[in-house]
Amino acid sequence: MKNSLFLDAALSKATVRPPVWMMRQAGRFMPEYWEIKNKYSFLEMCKTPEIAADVTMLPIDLLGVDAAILFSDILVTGEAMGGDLSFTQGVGPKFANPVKNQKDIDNLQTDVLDRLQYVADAIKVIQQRLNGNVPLIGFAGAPFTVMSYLVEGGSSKDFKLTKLFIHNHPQLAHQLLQKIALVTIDYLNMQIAAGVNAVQLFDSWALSLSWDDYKEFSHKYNVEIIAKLNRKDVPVISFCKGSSVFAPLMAEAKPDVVSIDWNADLRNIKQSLPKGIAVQGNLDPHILYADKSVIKDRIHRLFKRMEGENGFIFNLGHGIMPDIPFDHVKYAVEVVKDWRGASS
Ligand code: 1CP
Repeated sequence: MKNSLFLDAALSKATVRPPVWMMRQAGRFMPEYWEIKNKYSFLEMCKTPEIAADVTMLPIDLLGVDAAILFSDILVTGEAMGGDLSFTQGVGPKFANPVKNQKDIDNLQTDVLDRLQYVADAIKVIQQRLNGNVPLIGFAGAPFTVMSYLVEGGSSKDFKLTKLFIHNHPQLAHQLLQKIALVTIDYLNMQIAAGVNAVQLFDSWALSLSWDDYKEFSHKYNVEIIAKLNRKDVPVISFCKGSSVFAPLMAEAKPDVVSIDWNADLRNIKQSLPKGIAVQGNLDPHILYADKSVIKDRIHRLFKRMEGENGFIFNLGHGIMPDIPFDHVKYAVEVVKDWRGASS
């Protein structure tokens, strides 16, 4: 690997500067994304390996980040299991057949790798294009977060149906979570076999849960997934919004990296975790709307705070918003690369 900053930091080795990549780095804030998006539906983009590769490469070519992330979505596992998924501009994802009862759970399949073969195909095309320059991150949605879309039928602000489901029907919820966990293990191992260099488990909406519910309905399954990955030399990153609170539990699942939202003091979190667990984060993505002088100042503050700590990957606390100016994102990457004159 020509640029091994990301993999070194993920494995808690020393690096000349923190590596940088950003969640949702291939997306709607990029004019070049729209040139492709205007021609195809989102799912067509995900399911056509050449197009998925074109989009994956945009932030490598235009921003110069230190890692690529597969262009796909966390909801493709739900679709492969039998969810009737569509994405509509301005509405977001929809499952037309939300899960309500035992019959709906029984109807979901777990032997679904054939239906996700397009992802393995995309990974092979992307690795040819990357040509050993930077590593490729694969990913999947964590069971609780994927379940929330299957139960709500789409995005949610308050997760009312999901919480009702786990509170009133815990046994059904566990059946559903177990099915998603099995698919997620197979799916991430398929991505590793196809050639990704790291994997990230996205439990984006875990922050909606209480401590006890997080342990029972989210953490338990993330532990199982991480334990069953064929992870030799492939670092595992665990992400959730809520990680400022749940980090000690997330670390128990033994990922290589815990990705932290922007509420926490990253140094405190790092020092509270067992040795050998790296951290990723944790700039508030809203900082990227602000003036460039503010962007530089906040990145420098974070870097000074993390100085002397091995195992630090710069990222946002959550994804880039679609209306953040492209040149601000590019500027942030330049600030990281210029840190202490590293300019690599
Ligand atoms: O650049 C990248 O990060 C790679 C591609 C990627 C990733 C990692 C996409 C493309 N989606 C995801 C993960 C994802 N998808 C998450 C976890 C990360 C996070 O917390 O942000 C989640 C929750 C989703 C679900 C999703 N996909 C939503 C709903 C979000 C919500 O608030 O409920 C939406 C709108 C999407 C569509 C989507 N996924 C990706 C893109 C570029 C888009 C927009 C599609 C478009 O152009 O309309």
